[in-house]
Amino acid sequence: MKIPTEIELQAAQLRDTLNEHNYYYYVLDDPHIPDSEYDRLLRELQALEAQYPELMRPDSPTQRVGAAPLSAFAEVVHTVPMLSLNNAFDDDEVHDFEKRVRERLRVQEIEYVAEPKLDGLAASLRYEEGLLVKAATRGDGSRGEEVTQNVKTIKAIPLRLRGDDFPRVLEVRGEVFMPKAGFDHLNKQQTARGEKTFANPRNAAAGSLRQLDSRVTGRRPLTFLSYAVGVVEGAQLPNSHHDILHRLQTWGLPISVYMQVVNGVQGCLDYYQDILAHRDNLPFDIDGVVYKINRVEQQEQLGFVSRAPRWAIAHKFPAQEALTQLLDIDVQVGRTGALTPVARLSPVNVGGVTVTNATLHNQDEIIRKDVRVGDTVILRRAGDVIPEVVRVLADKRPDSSQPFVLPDKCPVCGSDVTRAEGEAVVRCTGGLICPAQRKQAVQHFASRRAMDIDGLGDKLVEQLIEGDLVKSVADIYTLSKEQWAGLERMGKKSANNIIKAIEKSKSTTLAHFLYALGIREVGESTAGLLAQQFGSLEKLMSATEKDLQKIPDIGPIAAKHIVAFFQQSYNREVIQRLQEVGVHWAAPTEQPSAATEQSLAGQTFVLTGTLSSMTRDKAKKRLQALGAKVSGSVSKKTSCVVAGEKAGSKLDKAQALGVKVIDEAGLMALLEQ
Ligand code: 9MJ
Repeated sequence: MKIPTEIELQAAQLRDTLNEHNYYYYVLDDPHIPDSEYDRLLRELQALEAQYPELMRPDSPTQRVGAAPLSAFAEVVHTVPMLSLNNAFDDDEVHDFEKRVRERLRVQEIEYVAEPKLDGLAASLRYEEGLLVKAATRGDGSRGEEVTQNVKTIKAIPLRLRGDDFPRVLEVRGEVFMPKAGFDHLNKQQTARGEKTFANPRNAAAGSLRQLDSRVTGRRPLTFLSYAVGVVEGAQLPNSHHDILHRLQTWGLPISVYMQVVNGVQGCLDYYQDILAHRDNLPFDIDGVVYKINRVEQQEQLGFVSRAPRWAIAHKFPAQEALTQLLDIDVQVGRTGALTPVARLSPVNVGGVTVTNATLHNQDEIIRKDVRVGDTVILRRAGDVIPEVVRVLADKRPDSSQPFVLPDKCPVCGSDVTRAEGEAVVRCTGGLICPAQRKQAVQHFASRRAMDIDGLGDKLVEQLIEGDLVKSVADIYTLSKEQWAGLERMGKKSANNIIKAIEKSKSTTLAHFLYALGIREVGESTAGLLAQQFGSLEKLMSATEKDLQKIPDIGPIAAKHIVAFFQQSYNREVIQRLQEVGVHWAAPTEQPSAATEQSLAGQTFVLTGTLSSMTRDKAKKRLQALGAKVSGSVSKKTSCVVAGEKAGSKLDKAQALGVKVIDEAGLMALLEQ
């Protein structure tokens, strides 16, 4: 159908007007018309587009309602990596940061830009010829998920840049987040609809952005602020961070009104106190402030180490703490039988989140802190970690209180508990007789990174264990369609789907299978190594502790657990049954060539601090396996320092000598190469 010219003009005018009002509202925070008028104009455009679908443009404000659901997110490779920030937890650490950069830059006074640290999700927006063409989450910094449709529903994000002097390609980085008011409103709505509420604005933002159905995202009150750029092609940006952000603003991108240029470390610390004092009155949650060196030239001189710029630091606000009553101590039994004491608390709001449980770690910790039922305790919730009881207010303790002791029988199955030499953890000896362990073993077996049985979630596994339908993981494969369909909230269709997923899971890899067995000390990476080194299950099953310890990743404890696992006749039977029902895998491919194996030959590494995914000893063996030398002290000759949590003087020395420093993620990337 030929569209009359005046209609085309009218649509173009409406688009421009609406985009312009969006800019006044979201970028300048200065609305020019009431919301009702905006809605009227939008409806007018919608009516035109409905009548003449050819009028539709990718940057039309009507495109913000979302599109048909996806089945999965595509992967996006960040050609300019998305950086994360190093943290400073107190003023001293900010002074250390300032000292390091001053020494490297050989200047006395440094100009910084200070910004609030938003607590949402980092995103990268790619504009080509001014049009928003792709949006992605940060992911691991190198690869993220494509969320273009979702991002298009966020009204603060322009679908087309303003003006005509923008670069041909511009990647804008910033934070997608949910303001407090929108969060409160959303949770009220969720409650009214009988749906799950969100724990905090960060979770709500993450859950809303990572939606396969962008129409859901479109109904969530998300917003965006820009704080960096990635790829820039076809134009020169200003030479300071402050000016770059203001340039982004002229192109219609929102930036923080709280951003400020400050001088030296004192300027930074004054800004910190100022924002901290106003924290509760800000319209959004923040967990600290960020200082960035303003001059781009100085930023480039400093560079970055393992994805974190040397020219910026996040100064975190203190962990949030609250006082509450410890009502009871429950004991949970984990997959490996570990008994974990959990504090049940009188509900308390800590930094916006209602907390009712906290971990007490283990018996030693309980003794150390002398935590008792009835105590008034200080609770801490820092970032995403599980809340913990920091200490007890001894003077508030009731007279009748008794020290807490973990039971000597498993609270779930009644088996004896033991504590191995040198371990803090007490374990149930019931093994798979214990329903708690059995349930978690099955959950682990079915999980995505193990056998990946789609649809066999925790609730379903609970029913299987409680109904005694599944005693070992092999039983999953022999349940009938009627048995599946007989479970709560399962129809014929879901039963069919589960059976299909189970069938599909039979074709796996040796690495996945080994991981799925849940052998102690055998995580994903160890399972992969075992599969690679032994090549077949039979060879692995007949390996001795000595054979196993020849593998770089495997120490005496893991070796012992692996041998013990395969010695148990019960485990051998389960493995045999799994193979009989058809679980199979292809032989792993050959080892990489000797050349890649020795990729770190000639380099000297120093390990410092605590690593979370492996011991230092394991890391050392794996680096040595790639040809590296691992030394105990840092010198000018050191090639690289691996700094784990709480790294101390070795890290300082490395920084003083200008030795390359990587964190745990950097180490993992190196080992996986
Ligand atoms: C947040 N989260 O507010 C950065 N950030 O800069 C600010 N994050 C950042 N800057 C470089 N304000 C990497 C991350």
